[in-house]
Amino acid sequence: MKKINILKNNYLYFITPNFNKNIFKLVENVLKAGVRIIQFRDKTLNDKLKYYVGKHLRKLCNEYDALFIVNDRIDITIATDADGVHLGNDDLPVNVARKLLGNDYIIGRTIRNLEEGILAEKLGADYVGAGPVFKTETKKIKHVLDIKELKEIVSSIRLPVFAIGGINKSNVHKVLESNVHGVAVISAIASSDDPYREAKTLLTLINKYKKKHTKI
Ligand code: 3NM
Repeated sequence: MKKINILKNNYLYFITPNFNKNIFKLVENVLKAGVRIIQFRDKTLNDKLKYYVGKHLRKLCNEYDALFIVNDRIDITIATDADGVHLGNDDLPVNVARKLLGNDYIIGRTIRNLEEGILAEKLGADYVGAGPVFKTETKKIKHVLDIKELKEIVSSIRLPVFAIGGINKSNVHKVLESNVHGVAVISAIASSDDPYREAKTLLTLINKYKKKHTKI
């Protein structure tokens, strides 16, 4: 399947926690549960280790036909044969990343408001991550995007919007009501006692909602 279609046909996006020895097992369980978008996000490893861990995660994703996206780093994206990169506010601008990577890579961009969403689309992003939609210990940011703002973003840009930040099985329905394309999570799955079951539960909830609310 074309890379971008995997993104368009999947609504749950899993982001790895910082590296720990269980990460491969964790990602494998998430893939086994049916998640098809994986982002390698790590703020602790040196480049060499990022490369080797990334390579291994890439291989795992290939076994499940899942997208493998690297956070922040264009060089690690290329080196690990990733499908794309996810850029934040402190990373290279989307148009510069596009120039370096070409059209075969997926480029995602974090946005905090509508203006950033419009700019990401204009500069050539393939999707955006909008958040945080709830307070989260994983990334401390003061301003929380409320559902009204999220709705406005979704209706104003054509890109798939993934909501992020503090999302779990108890609050995911509130986020889906804003018509976002999907949701991205770390701790709901990574900190669960049973990541496989948690990913399955989230997938079931999201897919049910989508089935009920998507016009054919
Ligand atoms: N980015 P959890 S919130 C990585 O708002 C990240 O841009 C965010 O982790 C943003 O699912 C976030 O554990 C953390 O809350 C998401």
